[in-house]
Amino acid sequence: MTAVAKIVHNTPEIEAEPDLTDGFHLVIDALKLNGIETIYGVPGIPITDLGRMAQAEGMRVISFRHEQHAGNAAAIAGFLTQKPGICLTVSAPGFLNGLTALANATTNCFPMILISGSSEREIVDLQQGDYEEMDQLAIAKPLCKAAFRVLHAADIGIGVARAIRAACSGRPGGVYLDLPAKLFAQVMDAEAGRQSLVKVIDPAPAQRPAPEAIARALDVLKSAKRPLIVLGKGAAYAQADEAIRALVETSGIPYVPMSMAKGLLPDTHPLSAGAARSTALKDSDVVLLIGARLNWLLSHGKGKSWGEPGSTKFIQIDIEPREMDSNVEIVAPVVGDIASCVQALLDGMGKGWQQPPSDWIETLKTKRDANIAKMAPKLMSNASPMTFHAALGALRTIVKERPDAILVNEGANTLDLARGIIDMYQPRKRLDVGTWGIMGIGMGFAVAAAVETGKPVLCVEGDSAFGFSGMEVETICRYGLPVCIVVFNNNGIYRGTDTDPTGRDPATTVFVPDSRYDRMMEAFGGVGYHVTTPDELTRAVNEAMNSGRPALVNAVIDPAAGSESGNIGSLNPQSGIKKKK
Ligand code: ADP
Ligand code: TPW
Ligand code: MG
Repeated sequence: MTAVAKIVHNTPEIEAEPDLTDGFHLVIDALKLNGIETIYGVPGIPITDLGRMAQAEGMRVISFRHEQHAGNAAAIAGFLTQKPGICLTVSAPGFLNGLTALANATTNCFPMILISGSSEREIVDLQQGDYEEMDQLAIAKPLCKAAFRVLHAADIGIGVARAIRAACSGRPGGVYLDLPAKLFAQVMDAEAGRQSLVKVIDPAPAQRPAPEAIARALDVLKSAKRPLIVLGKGAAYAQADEAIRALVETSGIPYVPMSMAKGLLPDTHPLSAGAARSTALKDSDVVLLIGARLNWLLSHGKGKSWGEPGSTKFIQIDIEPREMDSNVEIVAPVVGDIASCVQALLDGMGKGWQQPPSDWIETLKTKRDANIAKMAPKLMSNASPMTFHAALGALRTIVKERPDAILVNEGANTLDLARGIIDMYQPRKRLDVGTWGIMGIGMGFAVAAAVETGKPVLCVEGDSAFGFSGMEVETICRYGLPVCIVVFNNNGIYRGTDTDPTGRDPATTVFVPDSRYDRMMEAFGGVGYHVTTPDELTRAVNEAMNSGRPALVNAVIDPAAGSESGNIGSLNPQSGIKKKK
């Protein structure tokens, strides 16, 4: 039937036949109608032609070497643009490879849609052993915000619309869309097909806070002697940059940015208490959380990080009502979207707003300046091999000179120290391992950051972290993306100095010593650098970023410099068995 029918979209016309369309084209048209122009994925049965046709129809289709990285790209595209990023995979194994990224997106509140081809329902449900058979919808469901399957071409428009709305509205997250192979070949009248598509109107509607909630929050804030604002990545996602800045500056309340909220206001802002974080959390009496959860990253809002039990009152702005009281009591819940809530607080402050007591501001400023001064000499060290601090001191200057570059960061010491040392100056420029502390986001995030923003990307990667997605340097070279990867090569996970007590094998945490990651980049036509001093590092990164070409800098770091698990060694369980003396 399709062979003789006239399919619209650049296929040969045979006049007398009615205009027809099919599942492939309806999926593409539904995405395009909703302003989605890019797909990240890996081809194969049954979605190879979907990728080809999407490209032919003008979409950008970025093919990866592994679905997890395509999924991470889609997730961070969602974070950067507020539109769901699309990851396209084959059935069973490809789907499972993408699923980690989907779950990670959901955990981090990034909107994305994993679209996977699947095998025939009849065979899957009778478990008769189809090619790549798996009940994907059932498996995806507990790991994402919503999961849908489309069985009829006429429902593709609604299926895509539901997926977009589920991903973007309320708390953003990952959505799974299951498209069985048979669907793609289904043919229907082209006009009826067009009519069946849905352009999602207002996918993330404003959710205005109740006036009582704003009044309550302002009362609590006014009562504070040592108030603090904590900005989380929800605040970065919300793109309410001006309002947030105005809230901080009008209120005069110092703030601490969570990792991916760095740069929302420049880290050098006088009200930034980032470099006095411990003091700020411990000694504050009222904390206003804006798009940040009281999870492990904030010590669950209790314990020694927060001073005496009950000494801190929390006000929380979040779009998800159930986030309130998840760890400790929230005395003033403000449920709504950040743009509306922040604006309402600002309006409520009015002219008579009293700035916080100056001794609190001074305390934090003194602490911040002392911490910065203590750090300064470490950043200047010229020792070879380099310390983390010296290498990061060099990169800190580079980011200062290139504030619009996007920084991708993963590892343990490489992550924790870079977060503290590298100041950010613009919103949504720092992308990292997020809520799970997941390794492997590096190259996927880098690809999407370059594709979505057109800005240069600097990836600061532990050698272990890099290994999780390292093969995607080929993808970076294939698309000629302006990505400069710096691998902090300390020969291993945390350190490169462990040994196997039996002397038989390499220790569990070490890699081939003195590996040349730069040559991986050269293998695909990118530029490799091997550097051992901060000066060489600076020269290499500047040259790479000026060229706009893919580059990898293998930065030799002292294998003994790192600490176990970076800053979170205390989360390692301790053996209950006492060691014999
Ligand atoms: P961080 O790790 O930076 O502390 P989290 O990921 O823990 O940040 O928190 C982000 C929070 O932001 C989530 O609870 C999410 O519901 C919320 N959020 C995301 N977008 C919005 C928005 N537009 N308005 C209000 N809250 C939002
Ligand atoms: C998916 C556990 C946390 S950090 C890390 C691992 C393996 C690598 C640290 O070594 P790296 O950094 O990158 O060389 P550095 O500078 O300290 O030497 N699997 C996943 N996620 C996590 N978090 C891990 C394992 C881990
Ligand atoms: Mg390492």
